[in-house]
Amino acid sequence: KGESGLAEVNALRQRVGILEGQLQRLQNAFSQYKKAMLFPNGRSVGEKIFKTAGSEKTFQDAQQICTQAGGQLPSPRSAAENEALTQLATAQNKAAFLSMSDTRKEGTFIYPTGEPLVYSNWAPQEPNNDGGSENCVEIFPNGKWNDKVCGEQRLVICEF
Ligand code: 293
Ligand code: CA
Repeated sequence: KGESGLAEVNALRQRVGILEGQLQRLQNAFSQYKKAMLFPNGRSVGEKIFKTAGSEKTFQDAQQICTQAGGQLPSPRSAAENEALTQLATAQNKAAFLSMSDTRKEGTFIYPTGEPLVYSNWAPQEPNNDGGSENCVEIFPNGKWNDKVCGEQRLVICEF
């Protein structure tokens, strides 16, 4: 026990060679799959993927669509993530809902987890709670944010 004869070493070399071939084919297939999946309505940024179906829904319906798909509404936590969302909104020429809201406490926007914002990109004068009833957030095709009535219909983008 604990000894490796030449036969055992060669058997292991062969198994490693087979695994290396399998890994290479898996990597090639995954690379192809990612490109196809992201074209033309998805963006990859860091470990996140954003994807839009192009349709417009209320915040509640958008939230359900993303959850149903195994994702969530987008929570951009950096300029790079915001830029990826901006590209999708620009391509559709539509404003999209983000995940955050201030329904729980007026003026304090939080992620679905309850955590306060770590990044924001509000348009000038926003959020203004216009009419006293803007608890959701839209991202314009220019990337700037505006608080908006949750019942409005906006582009659905999901985060995965
Ligand atoms: C007001 C003033 C506008 C602003 C708008 C949005 C609505 O009408 O300048 O664009 O509110 O904040 O969400
Ligand atoms: Ca507003």
